[in-house]
Amino acid sequence: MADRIERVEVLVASPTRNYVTLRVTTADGIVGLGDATVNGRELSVASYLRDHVAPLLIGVDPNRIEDTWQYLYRGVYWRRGPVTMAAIGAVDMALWDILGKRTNQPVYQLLGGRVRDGIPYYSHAFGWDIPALLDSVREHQERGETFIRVQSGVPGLDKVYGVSKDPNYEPAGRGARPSEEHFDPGAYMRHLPKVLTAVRELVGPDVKLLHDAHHRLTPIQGARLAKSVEEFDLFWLEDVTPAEDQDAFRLVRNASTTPLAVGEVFNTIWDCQRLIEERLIDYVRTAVVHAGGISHSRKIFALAEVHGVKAGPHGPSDVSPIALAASIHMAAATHNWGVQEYMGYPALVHEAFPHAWSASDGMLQPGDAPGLGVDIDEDILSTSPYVPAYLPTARTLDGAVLDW
Ligand code: EZ4
Ligand code: CO
Repeated sequence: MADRIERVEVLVASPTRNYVTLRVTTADGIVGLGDATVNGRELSVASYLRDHVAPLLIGVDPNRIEDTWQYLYRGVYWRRGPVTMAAIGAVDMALWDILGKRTNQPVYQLLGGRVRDGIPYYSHAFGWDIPALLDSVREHQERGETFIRVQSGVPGLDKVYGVSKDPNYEPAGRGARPSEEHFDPGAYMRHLPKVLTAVRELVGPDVKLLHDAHHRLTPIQGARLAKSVEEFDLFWLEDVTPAEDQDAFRLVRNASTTPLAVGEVFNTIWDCQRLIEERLIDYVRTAVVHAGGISHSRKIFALAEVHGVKAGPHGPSDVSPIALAASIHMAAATHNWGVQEYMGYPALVHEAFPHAWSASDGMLQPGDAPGLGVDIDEDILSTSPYVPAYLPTARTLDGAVLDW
């Protein structure tokens, strides 16, 4: 007889930062976990799941993964958006986790099995000035990493995305309101080539360098930046301009051969359909959690495969170790995977979510535990209550709001 979903719980906790975790338990006693964290909007997803999704899942056959996805997406009339899609994503992850545990197979095996021996990751080197950045790059190289994201301070600016004066960088700040920072696109655009000159000189030609412009530029500024950094042979230039207007990327594309990555804020295939079909980007950055889980992300990456675009998913600290596991399992089984972002987590996060996946020598491994291979430490989660925290807001020097 088919199994049935018996209990659906939403756990909101803040072991160093906020995470929303979905726990689905079946009548057979199988437990599946999903991540539903949307940075700065955690309580909205928790309510969406608790108030509107959990009651619909009780009694459902957990083996019907695709049908449940369609029911929660198409069956609900209101669709898309980060809150809805992260909620669906968490359910989807939990159901794949349950299927893996039921059949005693890791999720990557259910997705078709391994296509690579390990999944290369990149993590974040940063420095307030160029010497500090070079030290940070050296540390990443010493850990065996060959893909490195580089971010640096900009002369004249107090705060810059991707950089902190502390050894650890976490973009969301605790407090009831977002902090504010000012940004000067001109100063940034003039400074970046100097930064990349120094980094390329240090690492030589083989290291893959990445950089995130974080949506700050207009399309023509983005085009100019992509052109001006061409000689540094970036692996990718990320979020060079906001992509609600997908056609804007044509301007950037036509101006340079710098590979382009975008999409961490996308939540469905329709957010990147034109970018992919018209080959305006090289890497699509949808995170499994924010793009409707494994079932929908697979479709995005399949469309990308047909058009010569690769996956390069978002993997910051706000993507929990559960969603990262889902991404690693997909990466193991998806041919057109470029690289996985892996920002890493504070020790307490690893303890709160004990996991079979591992990271060493620049490579991620899914591990062989059944399902997604991630657990939760309930003592840690129940003693770390939610704390309001938000990503910062940016303004230009004249005080107008700018995309952060
Ligand atoms: O700003 O994770 O590539 N990584 C990033 C991140 C994002 C945050 C948003 O929640 O751009 O730092
Ligand atoms: Co980014």
